[in-house]
This record gives sequence, structure tokens and C-alpha cells, in this order.
Amino acid sequence: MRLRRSSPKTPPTSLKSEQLETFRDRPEGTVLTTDQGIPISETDNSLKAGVRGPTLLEDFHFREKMMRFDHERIPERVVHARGAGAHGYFQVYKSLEKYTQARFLTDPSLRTPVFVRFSTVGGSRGSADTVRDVRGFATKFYTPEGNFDLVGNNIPVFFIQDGIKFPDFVHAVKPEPHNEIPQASSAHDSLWDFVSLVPETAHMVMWLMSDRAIPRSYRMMEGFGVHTFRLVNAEGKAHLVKFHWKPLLGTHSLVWDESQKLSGKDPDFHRRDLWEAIENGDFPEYELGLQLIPEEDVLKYGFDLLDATKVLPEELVPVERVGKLTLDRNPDNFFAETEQVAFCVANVVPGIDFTNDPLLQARLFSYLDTQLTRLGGPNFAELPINRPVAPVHNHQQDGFGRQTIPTSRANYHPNTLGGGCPFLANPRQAFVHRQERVEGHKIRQRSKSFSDHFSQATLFYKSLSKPEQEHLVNALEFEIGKVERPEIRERVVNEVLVNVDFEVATRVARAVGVAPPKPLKKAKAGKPAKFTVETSPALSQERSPRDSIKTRKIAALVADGFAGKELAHVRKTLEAMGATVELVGPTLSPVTSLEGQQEKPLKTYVTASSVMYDAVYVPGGEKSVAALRKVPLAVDFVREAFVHCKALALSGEAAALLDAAGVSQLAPPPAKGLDGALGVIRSAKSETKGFTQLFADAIAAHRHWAREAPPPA
Ligand code: HDD
Repeated sequence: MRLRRSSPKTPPTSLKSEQLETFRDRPEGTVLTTDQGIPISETDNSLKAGVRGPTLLEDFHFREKMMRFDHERIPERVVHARGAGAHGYFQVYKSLEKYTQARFLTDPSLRTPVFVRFSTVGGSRGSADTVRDVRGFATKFYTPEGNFDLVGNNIPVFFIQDGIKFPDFVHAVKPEPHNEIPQASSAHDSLWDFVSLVPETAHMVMWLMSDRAIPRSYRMMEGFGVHTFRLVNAEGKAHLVKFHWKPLLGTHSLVWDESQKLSGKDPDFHRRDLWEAIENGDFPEYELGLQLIPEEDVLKYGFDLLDATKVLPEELVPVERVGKLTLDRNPDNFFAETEQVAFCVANVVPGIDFTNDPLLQARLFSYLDTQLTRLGGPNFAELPINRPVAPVHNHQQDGFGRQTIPTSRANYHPNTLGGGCPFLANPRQAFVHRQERVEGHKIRQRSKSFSDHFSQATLFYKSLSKPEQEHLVNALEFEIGKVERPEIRERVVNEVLVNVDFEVATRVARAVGVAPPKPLKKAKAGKPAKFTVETSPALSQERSPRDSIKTRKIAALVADGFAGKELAHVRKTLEAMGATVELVGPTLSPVTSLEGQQEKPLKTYVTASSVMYDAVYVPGGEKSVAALRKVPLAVDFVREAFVHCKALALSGEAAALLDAAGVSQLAPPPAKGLDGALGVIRSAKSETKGFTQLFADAIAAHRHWAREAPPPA
């Protein structure tokens, strides 16, 4: 294992590490003290009246220790409670001064420190990582002009159009109030009841049912700012903008059965994956992409760019890659950093501004407000992880948990007692809300330009590859199949799905036991937009780069008698390409190869499982393969890797494991000595030339969906 604390190759550049230094306690060689700094020499026994007597109230060390423990928990986030964070930096490739005055986007020499928090939405803090859900992708840029928070998701649209519906949506998707079931799952009556009654959810629901909602890794998913924002240059000229994060490792997903198994076998799968990659020096990287749109084009594309349930297809406005985010340091303390970080959509710097998207407008209030309860008062911006690197000077005063000690007598503006300080900034360097002419009646109404709810849901479905479409339909069958009330199942089919795709609606109706839908109803919620694209290939993950096996994890299954020379060659070749090969054996005691060498497995068939790996390799060796055949958990490894469509390399005798796994009829024996059909690499004998390269290509392809097709009759 290559684990190390942080990579010596590239020292972490995150500025926060020095900043936090002053707050670090427990440096080496210090003694235990109370919170008041009083040295303590015994902490295993409370102070008692006699060795068998009652504890004394006088024991201030015991009382303080217990009081602090009793109050360790703070409220978890009302949504996005489960998350994992990392430090890093962002650097723009070339100046974007034509579009914005924001320093971090105009100075290519500037490395802007960032803190990113990835999350799931619906589950509690202790829920599993791999559930079907949207993933949060929130980035705090500590820029020289103050903090900019890009609080996005891995899905480019949202469930609702107006933030006033957010409490309703979240109540519906979270566990039901009477019994708090189900945890971290949208497969229940209240969510689908809501969906069936609120057609604007249709587009996002299609994304939620797609493979996007079960990512392979936080390192392998896209991020989106979702709303249309504005960039404003120094001359005050504005462009509309959509923010994207594009992972350099490509966008890849798990399969549903695997996600469910991982939830039990390794509920920390994504958190661990992020942590280990950074510890290994495999720093996750994402390019920042911008879709830039002239302000006057806000309605040009047949829908309203202020409507957060819509994507702007990349085929209409390409995504320009303008800079790179690198995550190079794990947090030192989960609570102090990942838990206490407070993101706020309203944190913008000069050069970035909002639009009138009603979902965005609501968020501007909610994020500030929610921290008051979660972080215990208004001074959360003074917590180390939230402090800007830009200097802070203002007249804010007091409140729970104040950290800084203002020394001026002048706590008001204007003043002479403080020499007029702090002075007002020059408007050219300050954040000035962009002037926009707004006129209208006070009105609680949705704009007509927001009324098409189904065209883009259909566009999304039509843009997916066949296997992706199949996964989506299976997800709908699972989720709606879990709904207890037939009338809700029926409404989802007849009010939502039928408007998206008739065939999907018909299949789901059959699967969930409701009457087939009537021939296509006209979309209830307004007339469909005129799209200038029929499909948007960019919406499918199949187009994502599939040319590298960097950071992929491969299990090598062994028992005594395995082909050691072959394993060494395969391992060396794959690791030279950036993958990790882990030996999985019957126990943690050494196994002996065919050639008499001893190797210590890192995991066993009991502690590891196929779902924790990207690919499985079984070296040849008659004795080893015969032994593996007798271990049901080892056979399961092969069976699951096959069923989950992962690259599978079986050398020489190892091909027999397909029989034992009961899947050999799905992968007919190869015609030649070396064969890689369906991503199952088999060679007649050990060490066939080209074996490892075929395996590497199969791993890079991520999954081999052709295995999901029914076997030939
Ligand atoms: Fe939100 C947290 C993303 C709509 C209200 N949201 C939160 C987080 C992410 C998002 C990534 C977790 C931040 C972290 O890691 O600490 N939320 C989104 C996106 C949305 C969205 C991409 C739609 C485009 N959110 C949304 C609306 C509202 C909120 C419409 C309310 C009007 N969101 C919150 C919140 C949270 C939050 C209640 C919970 C914890 C927190 O803010 O700090 O204020």
C-alpha cells in the first residue's frame, strides 16, 4: 500500500494550513490540561470519597470532561448532512478579464486556496455514501477579494423552480415523519406523491434515476453551479454564465446492485476513496468550465435561463475550460473543517453576480440563516475554516462565540473616534450589485416562460446510451415499486412518465402493477419548448474519457500455488499505468506461489469484496485455482465482478472460475488462445503476451454493459 500522509512530490499549497496553525493544540511533548490550562496527572479515576465511595462534586476535571462530552454534537445540516471535504487550490489558465473583474479568474499566476465539501443530500450524517442521491459539490474559494462559494451539485438541474417549495420538497424526500423511514432513500410514498403532483420535478427525477445518482467516486463526477449567474467585467459589461466542473478522470458510475451492497460492506466508500487518493498523492483534478451567454439571449433557446430545471445543452453553447481545481490535502480534523465549514450562495466577489432565478434568490437567504442554528450564532464566519484570507474590517459586534477582539472604540459608521475607519472601498474594487431595471406588480405567480416541464426530461432520456436508458428504467421500477399506495404509482405513470416517454411509462406501469398509460396525453404543464437540439450527447456519461486506468483498484485473487511470476508482471505493468493491485487471499498469512515465493495478502475474502474494486484478476496456477473454487466468497468475487460488468482477467486454469460462478454460459469460451470479448480476458496459458494490455484496456473502458444483454438463445 502506498499510503502516506501527504505527497512529498507536491507540497500542499492550501493557504489554510498555515492559517490553522495557530489553532492547533496538542503539539508533541505537551501535558494534559483542563480547558483553563491547569495540568492534570490522572484521568482514569474520578475523585471519590474513599476508593469505593461516591464521586465528589469538587472534581472539576471530571465535570469539565463530562460537560464537554455531553455537548459534542451540533445539529447536522438539514440537507447534505453526510459529506467529505478536502483542501486544494484553483488556478485560471488565462485571464478572463474580458468577462469578469474577479481576481482569481483574471490572474493566471494566482493559486487560490479552496476547500471543497462533497455530500449526499437526503441521508443523515452517518448514512451510507453510495445511496441513490444527488451529490453536493460545494467549493469555497479563499480569494484576495473575499470568499466566493460555488455551492453546486453533480446534477445540472434542480427539482423545483421556486425556493419557496424547498421545504416541501425536502420534507417529501427525507424519511417520513411518523416513523423516520426510509434512511437516505427516495424510494418511498411521500417523495413520489410529491413528484406526481409537481410536474416541474420531472427533469431532475430522470437524472436522479440515472447512473449519475450513483457515482463511482467523488473524483469521477461532474459538478454544476446549476443556476445562471452573471460575470461582470471592470467596465461593467455583463455576461450570463453557467459553471461546470469537469473531472479529469472522467465521469463514471457504479451499478445499482453494487451501490446497495457497498452501503453495507463499506458505508464510507466515497469518503475513503477521496481520502486515500489524496494520501497517495493521486490528487483529484477538475477543470472549471464556463458556458458564456450574452445577456440578451436569456430566452433565446426556447426556455428561460432563469429556470433552474433546465440545462443549456453544450451543443448549443460549448463549455469553455478556463482553469483547474486540484485537491491536495486532507483535512486535519473532520469536525473543525468538514463539519464546521459554512457555504453560502450569497458569498460572491466583485465580478460575479446573481440573476433573478427564483430558486437562487431563495438560496441567498437560506444558507446564511441555517448556520445560526447549526453553528450556534452569527459568528460562524470567524471559525478558522470559514475565515477569508482577505482582511475583514467592519462594525459587526458581539453575539455567541465571538472569536476576534475588536479594539476600536468606534463600532459604527460614520465615525471620527476611529479616524473614520474602516473607510468605504472604492466602488471599482468593491462588490457593487449590478444595476438592473426591474418593473412589475407584486405577484405570487410563476412566469409562463417556466411552464414546460417535460421537453428536457425527454431530451435527457433520449440522449442516453441504450444501457444508460435501461438502468434508468430499472431504477424507476425499483423506486416506484417500493411505493405502497397504488394511486401514487398510478399518478407517477400517468401524470409524469407518460409525458416524458410513452414506452418508459408503459414498461414501468407493468412493473409496478398499475394500468398501462393511456395514449400520450398532452403535457399538462404548458406547451413544450422548441428545441434546437433533438439529443444532447454531452448528457451521456458514455462519452466521458475512457483511456486511463489511473487510480483504479484491482483485486488479485490468490491461494497457495498461484502463478507468482505472472502476477508480478501483471501487477508491475498495471501499477506503472497508475492503478493499484491488491492481493486478496484466504487469510492475512503469507501465501506461497508456484515458484516458492511468499506474498502477504492485504485483504481476505472475508474482509474484502468484489464491490470494493474496479476489476478482478485471477492468476493461473492449478492448485491455487482449485483452492479458490472451494471458497464460496472467492467464487462470489468472480461472479459479482462479472454481473457488475467489470473487467475480469482469468489466466490459464483460472477461467474455470467462471463455471464455478455460474456465469460461463453468459461468456462463451474464447475461440483463440487469448480473448477479451465482453471485458473478460482469458488466456489459454499463463503469461500470454498481450494479456495485461487487453486487461488494462478493459479496465479503462470502466464497464462492459454488453454483459447485461440476454444470453444468446
Ligand atoms: Fe442547498 C446545503 C446545493 C437548492 C438550502 N445545498 C447545500 C449543500 C449543497 C447544496 C452542495 C451542502 C453545502 C455543504 O457541503 O455544506 N442546494 C444546492 C443546489 C441547489 C440547492 C445545487 C439548487 C440549485 N438549497 C437549495 C434551495 C435551498 C437550499 C432552493 C433553500 C431555499 N442548502 C440549503 C440549506 C443548506 C444547503 C438549508 C443545508 C446546510 C447548509 O445549507 O449549509 O441552507
